[in-house]
Amino acid sequence: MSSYGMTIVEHLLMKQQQIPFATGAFSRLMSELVVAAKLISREVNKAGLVDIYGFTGEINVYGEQVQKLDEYAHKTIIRRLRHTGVLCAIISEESADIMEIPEPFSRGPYILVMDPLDGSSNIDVNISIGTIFSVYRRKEEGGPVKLEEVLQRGAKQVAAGYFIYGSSTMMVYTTGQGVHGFTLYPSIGEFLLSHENIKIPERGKIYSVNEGNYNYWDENVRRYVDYLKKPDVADGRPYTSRYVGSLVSDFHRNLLKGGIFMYPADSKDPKKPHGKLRLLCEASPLAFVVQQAGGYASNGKKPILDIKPNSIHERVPLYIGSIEDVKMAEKYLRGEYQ
Ligand code: AHM
Ligand code: MG
Repeated sequence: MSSYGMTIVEHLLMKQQQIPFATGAFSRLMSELVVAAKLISREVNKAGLVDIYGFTGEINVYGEQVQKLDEYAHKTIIRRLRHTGVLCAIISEESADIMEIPEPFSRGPYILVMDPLDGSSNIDVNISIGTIFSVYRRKEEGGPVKLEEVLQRGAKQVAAGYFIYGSSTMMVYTTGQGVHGFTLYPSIGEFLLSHENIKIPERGKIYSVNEGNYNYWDENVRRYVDYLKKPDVADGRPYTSRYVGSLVSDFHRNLLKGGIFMYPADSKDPKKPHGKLRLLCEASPLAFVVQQAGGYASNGKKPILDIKPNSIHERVPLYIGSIEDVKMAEKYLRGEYQ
């Protein structure tokens, strides 16, 4: 029987029933995250109408200016989730350190990792942005959350996904049982199942990269991108270039259509020797989603999901999308084609 049109909460409950001894804690976490995303979606849609975007004048942990909507998204998710009793800590791209769930809230076994508003430099030009999230289970039974508990390999994720605030608002998530997409029906305020069991094509015809950085890449990365532009590589045509500059949007398009997104190490740029994207908050969650959709994510040498972070805000080169495309990128990066 088709589940199309099912609400996200109903879907979570259905999945929960398939897991013996499930306590419902995880479903509670996800349903609160959905409420937070609805609030963020509402504010994002108001941008331009009220004085909500623009800079706050503050600088975040990466030395970037913080925008008001980043801050709103960060605070809204924390406020909605801290009382659920299922989290012990939150890691956010907008915060330097582990944020433990404080007294008087009760604590649970999960750690939420998030990029509250990815691509936020695109807000004031009306381009889609997103919230990326990921959930880990802590290793210890109680006590303060240790850094070691947060720095887990992506393969240990319990769930991951994103919300995309685009021409419609969508949630795409996985708990390791496939990837499912829900679209927000604004007039009833519900996310309804619209994309069941998403599978990414094994090979695509799209590549997404900030090619302005070409001169910062090493020879092998350049060779790979040159290969994608050869006249006959994609059914008698070159690959098509599509780059929004908003990770969630670029990823989402390639998930549905096939292709590769990359943010290589800008090895010749002293400011971004490891690329730009963050392993915990950005690369690992999307790597879990793409793997569950039949795709693959790599740092150019090995699976993103196998990399153990050394720090919360570590950056990593990212190659993600259709399995054959990403494997081909790895071959080029190994220097197999000269
Ligand atoms: P952000 O987390 O500060 O918004 O930065 C991440 C964004 C991604 O959404 C996007 O893929 C990338 O930065 C674009 O970077 P660039 O402008 O260097 O191409
Ligand atoms: Mg980001």
